Amino acid sequence: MHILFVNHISNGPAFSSGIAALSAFVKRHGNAVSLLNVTPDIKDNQIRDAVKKASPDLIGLGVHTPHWEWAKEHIAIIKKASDAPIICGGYHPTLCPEDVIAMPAVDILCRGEGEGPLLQLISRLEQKRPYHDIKGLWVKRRSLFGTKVLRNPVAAPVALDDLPYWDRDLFFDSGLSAADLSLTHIGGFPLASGRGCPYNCAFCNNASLLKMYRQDGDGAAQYVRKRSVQNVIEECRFLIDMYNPSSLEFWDEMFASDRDWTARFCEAYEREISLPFITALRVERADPATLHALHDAGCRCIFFGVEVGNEQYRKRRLNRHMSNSQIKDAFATAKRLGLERFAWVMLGLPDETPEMIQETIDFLIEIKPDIIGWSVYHPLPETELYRYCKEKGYLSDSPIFPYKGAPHYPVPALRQPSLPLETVEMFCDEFRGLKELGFQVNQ
Ligand code: B12
Ligand code: SF4
Repeated sequence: MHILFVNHISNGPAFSSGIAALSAFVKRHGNAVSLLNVTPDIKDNQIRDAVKKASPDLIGLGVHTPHWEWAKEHIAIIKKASDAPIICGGYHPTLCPEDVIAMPAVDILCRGEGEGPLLQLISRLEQKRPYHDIKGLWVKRRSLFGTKVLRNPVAAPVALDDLPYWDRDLFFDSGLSAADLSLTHIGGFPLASGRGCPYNCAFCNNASLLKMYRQDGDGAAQYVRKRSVQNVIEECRFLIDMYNPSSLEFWDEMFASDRDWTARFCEAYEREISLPFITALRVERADPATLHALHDAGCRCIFFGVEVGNEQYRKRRLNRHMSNSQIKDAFATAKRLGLERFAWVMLGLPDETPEMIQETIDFLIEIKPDIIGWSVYHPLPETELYRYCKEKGYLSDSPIFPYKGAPHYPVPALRQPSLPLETVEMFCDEFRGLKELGFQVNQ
């Protein structure tokens, strides 16, 4: 069977880890895969022509919430160009399934991890057998009497060591380069040593995923997991032999979620791979021993979520319980070791005041990250903070996300008395202005 995946590219790397994981998996089981990259400047007729040319048996879209309004346009165009069933998966269909299945052109959606459900769907389609009972899928059944949606529970998380490596060739074959796959645009190769995160920050969808697996699926415990150290090392070796990358990028939600695993990984990586790599850590897990081990293994840059400078707000409203002194310590130790430190922050949060945003700026100046990544907060549906914004009446009537996934949303999303839009915009300029103080600023 031939599956066409549709990949939305707006800001950030053009690589989709979800599509890459699924492509590798279905190819392993004898299927053909192609990729259609959709960028903001693509014309409707280009989408139509590409779909017709590919002539797929099944069309799959992986959708993030900020891209959903945009994806809806494509789905309508794609439906007119092909008779193949359309399946949507990824975070938006997983967390807002009613929103997605309501779209007439969507035939099937996948909630949660897609490997097992997608493969079963392909096999049933090939055998021309009904597929309305596959775990992980919501399926539309159309008849003379109307349309019925069959809502199956989510499938159990897959065993990570059994999976093939992400299919990077699919992206190269579609015309993208190594730099397009990289978070840092220096051609580092993305991979992941696990899936899921044990934390539940109020602005992140991770908590909703944990809840979904706990309530609907076969257990949240299995969802947060690491691959074996040996399995990850083998993939690193494969990437070096196959593509000779300059560095590797671990796109895990939280790399050092397991201290013992991290120690064993660092030892093996230093001994057997020793290529520079980057990753993301919570400061609570960035104790001196872990930072030393990461550094010695080859880690060159760590991404830390700082979010705001006001410790009470961070704890109370964002549900992130690290203290400012823990952040300062992690940044100082990492600097001593010569690691580059990337700090992620947000502004325009609910109940934030101008003084609090200034605290974030002052805190950044104090901890002196090598790179600052800032964005204006946009509430993601099905998060605790979204519910709070809704309760307080802060959500505006206009779409939450700027159309076509404008890079990092410089447009404020909330309407709140403590923080007029002009004030947020003025502070956006302040963040941009940090360049003048010698910081590298990413937006
Ligand atoms: C790594 C990561 C990134 C990386 C890479 C993203 C990428 N394109 O692959 C970077 C840093 C670039 C990034 C960027 C963004 N990210 Co991000 N990211 C993550 C992170 C940490 C892990 C995702 C991951 O790699 N998972 C591993 C892969 C294998 O799993 P997966 O993607 O879930 O795919 C599986 C299923 O979803 C499903 N599936 C996926 N697609 C499809 C398609 C079909 C047809 C089917 C059947 C199934 C299916 O099957 C897959 C295999 O099991 C998550 C955090 C989290 N809690 O999950 C956030 C997360 C996914 N990101 C998020 C967001 C919002 C973004 C941005 C929109 C942020 C921004 N301001 O621009 C951009 C979007 C960029 C883009 N074009 O896709 C949100 C998504 C929330 C939502 N409701 O949509 C998350 C959940 C974090 C959060 N804030 O809550 N991100
Ligand atoms: S630590 Fe990161 S991935 Fe985990 S819940 Fe918080 S923001 Fe989400």
